[in-house]
Amino acid sequence: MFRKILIANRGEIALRIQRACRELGIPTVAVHSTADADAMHVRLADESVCIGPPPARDSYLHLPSLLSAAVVTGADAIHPGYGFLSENPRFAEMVEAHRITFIGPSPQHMRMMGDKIAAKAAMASLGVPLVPGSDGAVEDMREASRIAGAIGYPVLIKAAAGGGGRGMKVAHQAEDLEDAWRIARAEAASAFGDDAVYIEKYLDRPRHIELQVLADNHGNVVHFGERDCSLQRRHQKLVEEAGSPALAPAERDQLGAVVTAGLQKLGYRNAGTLEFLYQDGQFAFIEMNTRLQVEHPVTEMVCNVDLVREQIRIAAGETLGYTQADITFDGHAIECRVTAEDPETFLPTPGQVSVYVPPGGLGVRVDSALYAGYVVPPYYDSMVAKLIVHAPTRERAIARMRRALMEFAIQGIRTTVPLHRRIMEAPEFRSGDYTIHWLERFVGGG
Ligand code: MV4
Repeated sequence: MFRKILIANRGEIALRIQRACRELGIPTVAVHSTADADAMHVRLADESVCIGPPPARDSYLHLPSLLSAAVVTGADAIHPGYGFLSENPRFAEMVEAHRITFIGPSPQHMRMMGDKIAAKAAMASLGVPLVPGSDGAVEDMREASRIAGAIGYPVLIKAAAGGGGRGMKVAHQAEDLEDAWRIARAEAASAFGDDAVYIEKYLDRPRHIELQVLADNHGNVVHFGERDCSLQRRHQKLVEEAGSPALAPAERDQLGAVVTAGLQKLGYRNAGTLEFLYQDGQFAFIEMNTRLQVEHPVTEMVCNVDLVREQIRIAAGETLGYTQADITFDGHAIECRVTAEDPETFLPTPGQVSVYVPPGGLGVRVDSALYAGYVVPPYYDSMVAKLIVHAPTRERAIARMRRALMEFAIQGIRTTVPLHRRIMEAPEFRSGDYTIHWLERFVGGG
């Protein structure tokens, strides 16, 4: 097992990783920018290193500072968390070049999944279902027109280097294609420095369902079922559920079997999430994330697993020690992401937290680095807490979430707690019958 783990992140996820390390008996090194000197992840770490000024590019994204911090503290592994450098294959390579273990997949797999065209080609060869579309990159307008005609409008032009919703353009009919083509290519070139694009049939009312997997370094691959992440606004998820209210257990088992067999063939290791669009009873793979995700706790609650502990054990070379048959799904879990934003305008509301009283009781979990007196800095992501509930049924999970949201007191800054209370009351949410578009209409101004 590792001697010491450096956590290359901040906020609640840095705390989440520290908690797993502490239970494994592994000392931790926190890194922080000058804006985060008083942050909870620094206070609770065994050691801490200041890695630079507030802007992330000069601190949490600054490879040399992070590598130096690991070397001077004698850390033999780095956990990247989510965001920042978590999906950067060059970082993973540099970490390994210093004979430090990167807690995550191989740089080769990170690179493959970072290229959405390569990721789709790999999944297609493994028998994972895809959205109908171009076989690879589309080189010119004539080819685009031929493919769009063949698959049928509406179509979506996507950047190969994109993901998370950036660099996409819809063409509803043939007359729209040329404009969409030009805009998508130009946006891809300026946003990612890579103008490669591909084409897919546009699905107009899908759900966003993702599958959590873990693979050890010895060829064992398991899945922990799905999360439904359809409740989003402008590609920011607000609420996630495990399992999906739209999915039957047999559909989960079937997809899981195809995916785990495929990832075993691919030699994938550590944690990963496959994203699918789900419409009319069909799954279509769109992207794979090679990191721990924000919403991993809902999976932890229904599967009774510590995914971060598993990531660390796997990276240290241990075997999973269980098979798919050992993984069970118990009840239902819901996560509400609480952000420091105005619940109506979504403008960020950094500032000092005067009162902080998190909810508690049976089946309630709060992952947060907040405390009374803490000043939320303006430099980073606005998420300040994840409220997760677990209950025997979806109905009881919603009831539990409503009462936990009533208890949650954060004062001094505005947060999205009141919005979450409204979502929990909405008939469309309560019925479970929603698509990726519902929340944007519900909150308005989407
Ligand atoms: C799509 C789609 C409809 N049809 N692909 C947006 C983010 C990126 N991960 C993929 N995205 C989409 N791809 C086809 N062929 C609709 C979306 C999409 C979306 C997907 C998941 C969650 C939220 C979304 C919001 C808008 C569009």
